[in-house]
Order: sequence, then C-alpha cells, then structure tokens
Amino acid sequence: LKGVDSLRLFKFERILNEDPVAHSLTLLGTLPDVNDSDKTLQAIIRVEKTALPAQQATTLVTHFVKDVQLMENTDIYTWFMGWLEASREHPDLKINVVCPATELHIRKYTKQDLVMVRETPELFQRIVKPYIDAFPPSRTQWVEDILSGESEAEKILHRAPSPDYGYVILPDMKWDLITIPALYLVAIANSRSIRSLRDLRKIHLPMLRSIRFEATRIVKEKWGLTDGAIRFFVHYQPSYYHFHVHIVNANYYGTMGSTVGQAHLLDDIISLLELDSDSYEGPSIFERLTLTYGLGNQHDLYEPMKQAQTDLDD
Ligand code: M7G
Repeated sequence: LKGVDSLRLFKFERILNEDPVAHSLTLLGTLPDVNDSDKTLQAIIRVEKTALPAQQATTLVTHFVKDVQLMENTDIYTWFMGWLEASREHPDLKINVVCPATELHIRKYTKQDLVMVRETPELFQRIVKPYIDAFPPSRTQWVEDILSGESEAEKILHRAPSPDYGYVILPDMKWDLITIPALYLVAIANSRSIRSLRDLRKIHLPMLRSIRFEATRIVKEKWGLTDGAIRFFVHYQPSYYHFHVHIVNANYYGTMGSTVGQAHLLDDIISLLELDSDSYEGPSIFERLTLTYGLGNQHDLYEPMKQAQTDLDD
C-alpha cells in the first residue's frame, strides 16, 4: 500500500473480527493494485480506536470532549455520551493494512475458536516441523527488510551486530509510539536458524540475556519505565518463524498474544536453558519439553494436531 489516498479506495467485503474490548474492527476487502490500475488486491484493514491521551487529563472533560449529551441520571449516578474534539496531536484511530493479503493472513485475522493441544517432541518432529519448514522465505520478508536496514531503519532502538547471536530492537507495528501504557517493542534475532522456541539452545543464553538487559535500559532511558515495568515473552506458536521476543508494558493486557499457553516468559526460557548443565550435550530442554497451547480453528495445524491428540496417552 502506497500513500494515504489509496486507503480511500478500499472496497469492503466482510468483517473478519470485531473486538469490543480492544475497540477494533478487522475488515476484509480490496484495494487497487498500484502497479496495474485494472487489478485489485485482497486487503485486510484493522481499525482500532486509540487510547485516551493521559497528557490531556487536565482538560479532557472540559475541552477535549467537544460535545456531550445526557443519557441518564439516578441518585448520585449520571452518564453521558461524548464526542471528542478533532485533534492533530492525538489521532482517534490506528489503522493497520495488510495488502496483498494471502489466505493465511485472512485466516489469522478471522475470529477463531481455540482448542488446547499438547505438542510432544514426537508430534513436533512429525507434524509441526514439516509445517514450519514449508513456509516460503517470502513470509518473513518484512524481517529481512528490517535486518538489512531497508525498512524501519530510523526506528531501530538497538542493534547487536553478530550474525549468529545479534539482534535488533524496534517498536512493534502494534504500538502507536505514543501510549506508554501500551508500549510494545520487538527484538528480532539476526540468525535465520532459530525458527521457534524449539530451536533455542544453551548457546543462545547470552543473546537472550542481552535482549533483556538492553530493552530494560532503553525503556528506562527513553520512556522512564523502571525495572520490572516490562514483560518479555516469546510466542509458541508464533505467526512468523524467525526468532523474536515481544517486549510489552507489564500493565498492558490488551493483547490476546499474552495468553497463557501461547506466551512464554523470557525469564522462564532463560531459566529453563540454564537447567542443562555445562557438560550436558544431549537434546536441549526445548527439544524435550511437551508444549501445550491453544490453536485457532483457522490454523493449519488445527486439524492434524487435534487428530493427533487422541493418540496421546492420558
Ligand atoms: P508473532 O508472535 O510471530 O505473531 O509476532 P503475532 O503477530 O501473532 O503476535 C510477530 C510480531 O511482529 C507481532 O507482535 C507483530 O505485530 C510484529 N510485526 C509484524 N510485522 C509484519 C511487523 C513489521 O513489519 N514491523 C514491525 N515493527 N513489527 C511487525
């Protein structure tokens, strides 16, 4: 998608998800192809109302709310409807676009029922590993663009250059870069060989500790967040099989992604890796663990993993 004007040419097809808690709607439709005006491309647009600006607290009710209408009052309780003053400093909406969107994107953004599954090391080898290996590299092109400096270069907050154990830290695209209570950064490993949690080894400990250290430093220096203000976690299953760590304000619950089962605390991961003694040379703890997580019914692993559960011993 190039530029603001094309957004106006969005043709709505259907709603993929509505989330009243996150104040968001996810829409499926089409946008014109910039390379060929006769063609259209499938597009997903997620529109979310931004958080109210704490910086405006002093004038929020008196000036920032432009218009109010009384709805009801009883005893000591009164409720109104309000309309905000249009403001350049504080946008009302955050709009995320995926275009061209593949079937996989559409399924990912569609509301789903979850089923909990247990992934034993054997099920990982038989079902999950082939699924991960089958992803085309284009799926993580956005990661390559960030690592090479082709995109988001000015957003990088920290770069550790080692090809095998280095990483970058930058704001996650979920964050509006303003609302500190919803602060969301991501650390992305330089290495392409760590596809997921399952590939983490003791040798990665210095990288993991460094991510924790540097991100803690950055949020303190840049946003005044003190020690303990940040929750670090890794998704399993993630959407993208290139190792990354989610770095989120500890007080922020607004994301499904911090659900138990899918989110593994970085501190727990570090601690688990430390359990293997220095002289131990067998399979890593993450090759030996059974991992339990929720899978959405639109996920490609849903059917095979659900099927495989019946064969597991109770
Ligand atoms: P994930 O655990 O693979 O999947 O995390 P999830 O999307 O289901 O959480 C990938 C993380 O990378 C998410 O938090 C995304 O919001 C973030 N992300 C995805 N893309 C395509 C980009 C991008 O292009 N730039 C940035 N900065 N973050 C992204």
